[in-house]
Amino acid sequence: MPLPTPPEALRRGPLREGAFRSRLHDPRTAVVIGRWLGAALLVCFLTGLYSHVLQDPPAWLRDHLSARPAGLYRFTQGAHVISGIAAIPLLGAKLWTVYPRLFEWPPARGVRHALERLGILLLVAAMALELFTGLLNTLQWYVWPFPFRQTHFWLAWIAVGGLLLHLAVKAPEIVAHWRRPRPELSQRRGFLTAVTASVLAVTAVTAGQTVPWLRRIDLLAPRRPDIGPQGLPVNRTAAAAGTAQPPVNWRLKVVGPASYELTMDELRAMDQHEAVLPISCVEGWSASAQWAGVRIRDLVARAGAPPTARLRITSMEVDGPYRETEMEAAYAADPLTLLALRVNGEVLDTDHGYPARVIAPGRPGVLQTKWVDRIEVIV
Ligand SMILES: Nc1nc2c(c(=O)[nH]1)N[C@H]1C(S)=C(S)[C@@H](COP(=O)(O)O)O[C@H]1N2
Ligand SMILES: [Mo]
Repeated sequence: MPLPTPPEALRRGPLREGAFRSRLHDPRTAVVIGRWLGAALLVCFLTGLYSHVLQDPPAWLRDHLSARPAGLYRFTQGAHVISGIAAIPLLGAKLWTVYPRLFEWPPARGVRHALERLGILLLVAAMALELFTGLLNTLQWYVWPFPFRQTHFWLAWIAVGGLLLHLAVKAPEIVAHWRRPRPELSQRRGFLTAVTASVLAVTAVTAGQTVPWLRRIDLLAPRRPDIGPQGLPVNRTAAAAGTAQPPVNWRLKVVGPASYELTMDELRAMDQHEAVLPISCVEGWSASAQWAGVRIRDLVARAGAPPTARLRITSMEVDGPYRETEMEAAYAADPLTLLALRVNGEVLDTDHGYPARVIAPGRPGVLQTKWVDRIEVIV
């Protein structure tokens, strides 16, 4: 049954008959691009959830977190940002394939059709905003007044909910066009090759911020992970945090059943340990370094607390979202978790947290607190 045409006066521009000539505005192209986009979004969503849980573990999960593998978060967050960036050209291609549907006439054929279209509007809006805010976040560009992480988290659920609904509604069409038609359209082959090339290009020039062997072509990523004091980038400088001149009489306070304080000399006199661990920033860059300092579990044991203790770590920073962080028992008890005093063979630069910072395996960079002066056992 042919669709009704719009009234004479409206039959112009995208509403005129035959306005869209390309044969690629078809369900088969939408299905192929949709599969790739779906795969990127699945990776992005799962790794995002993982990152969210590590940063803000619900009480029931706290005791089940694991500090190992030590490089897991580096991998998952790298995959999060890579899949998110790859999803941008894929979403563009998908929207191009289906956008003639925007000009369908009549705009709504009934309540069901209207709801379906509203659902797509919500899905596209949530998805576009989600990818856009995520991309700006990797650029450390917080231009909005709302808190990034919570908004990004809830928008993800809206987008995924909308996506599942969309897949359910379109299931018959998806099934019908899942297999490659024979013969395949040569235009479609060309289009898909172009899309693949764009995805590979945007990925290749940004993934170097976390994948070492792609570093040399890391042209568009905001970070080169090997540039910065002591070979490591800095997100928040000591000047910005107000900790550029640590007090001369700095002391580490360890608060627990048997609280005590240590001077820098006393800390240096304790058993020193080394760990090669990455800083894996939520923004997608990561860099490995060799850290040296005192095991957090030794400090905690000395305060008379059991190895199952959770900790609150406080920075000298006056304010800022990461001034105070909590550390679950799995990290506190890990032999690789250090209160680091040195990095790559030198005393910590003030930008890397001098006098002392936390470095723990398997955690987001935001929790690797710098300029620490207090460790408290949470009872
Ligand atoms: N006190 C404090 N610690 C902090 C931060 C901060 O803003 N304040 N930023 C965190 C973030 S977001 C990251 S990625 C790492 C970066 O460590 P680096 O600057 O030594 O590379 O430090 C973390 N520690
Ligand atoms: Mo970070």
